[in-house]
Amino acid sequence: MAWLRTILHADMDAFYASVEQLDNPQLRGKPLLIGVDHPRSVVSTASYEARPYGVGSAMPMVEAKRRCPQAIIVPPRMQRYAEVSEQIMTVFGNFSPHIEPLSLDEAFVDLTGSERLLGAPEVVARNVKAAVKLATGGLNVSVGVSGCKYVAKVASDFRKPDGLLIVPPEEMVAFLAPLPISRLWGVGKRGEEQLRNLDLRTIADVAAADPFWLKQRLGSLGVHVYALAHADDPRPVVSDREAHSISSEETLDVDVSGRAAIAPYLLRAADRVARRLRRAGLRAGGVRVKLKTDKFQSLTRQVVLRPPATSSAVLYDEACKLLGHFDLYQRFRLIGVTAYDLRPESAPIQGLLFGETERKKNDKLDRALDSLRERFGKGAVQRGSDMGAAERFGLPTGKMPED
Ligand code: TTP
Ligand code: MG
Repeated sequence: MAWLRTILHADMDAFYASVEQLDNPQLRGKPLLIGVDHPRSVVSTASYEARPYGVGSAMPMVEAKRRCPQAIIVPPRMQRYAEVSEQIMTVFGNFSPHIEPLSLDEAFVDLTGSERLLGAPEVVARNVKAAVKLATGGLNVSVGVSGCKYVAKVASDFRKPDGLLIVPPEEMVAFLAPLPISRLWGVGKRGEEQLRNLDLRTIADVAAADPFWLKQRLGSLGVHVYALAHADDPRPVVSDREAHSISSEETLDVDVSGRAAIAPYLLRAADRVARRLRRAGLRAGGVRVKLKTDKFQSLTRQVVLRPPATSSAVLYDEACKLLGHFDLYQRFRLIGVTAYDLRPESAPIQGLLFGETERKKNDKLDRALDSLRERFGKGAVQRGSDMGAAERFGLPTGKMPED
């Protein structure tokens, strides 16, 4: 059986707990419970060191502490997890434009038809894992690849942590067969109980059942589980371009501080992001600046763009204004710009009277530069301000390594 569709599912290992261990080396190798130490709170997640004690997500904190008293309780830092989430979604987006995030730490990626470009599923899966590790500074993601969403999701969970499993289309049904019915997607506790009452315990039991009987006894649930048990899941990967973002980040050879030293890098990043926006036919409803200090602390500031923009100059100007919200006396090792809240260029723009001429002028200039670059190579043209900055600060100029 050929790979009619190639779907990858990626899910971070013990996500919140792993981020805490990444940011605080003293927590590495130790049992952690992420959550608030309160009589009525529940555990968000537990590190893999704590899981042998039978603790995990959604368990009351009181119960988790009883089972694993030596665990360190760490309060969640949602903003930091959102930031890491953005890093990993950007990585997935580099493999395919068709990505569907399911939560902060997991996404489907549709790789259909990309084998010649990216390699066999096993190669892509390894590359995704390595790219996530690199982008996050060391986090593990578990990956499953198969011929449909459902089996890819089961596969990514199968060898956790640091898992990788490829289930070719012809092996999907056999792979599912021995698994318990709790692995059927979308079957809650009550559904499981209904299946057990019919003496169906494994997915093979469901696959072998008479579909008419299943439908008669369970209604739509019966139709659903019969299809899943046969790895029949045609749901497409639905990418949400609006939730997606485009970033350009640069890790510097030498740390910098102060507005004058940071601005040229910001300009280069803003220009790259804006060009990618224009190439994709998108406008950004917001822009974000990210600075990472020499102590590896990531700081971000963002602003909404009204109207949404696609021009390098607008992105750069707004990014420069955002610099005023950082303490620029620190030393920075990474500078980045992200365009987020993306929408198609053709979408109607509201509130466009003020500054319209300026915007049109910028758009025209951008497009002229884009087409020159396309015709004569990436180093052929630079904005005057970019040149000056490069000269003044000795930035490498002609190269555009990210494009
Ligand atoms: P999961 O991917 O379900 O769990 P996990 O990443 O912690 O562990 P693994 O995938 O290796 O089994 O959820 C991702 C994050 O979402 C998790 O780190 C914390 C949060 N979460 C909750 O806050 N409450 C919950 O009930 C669940 C399931 C997750
Ligand atoms: Mg996870």
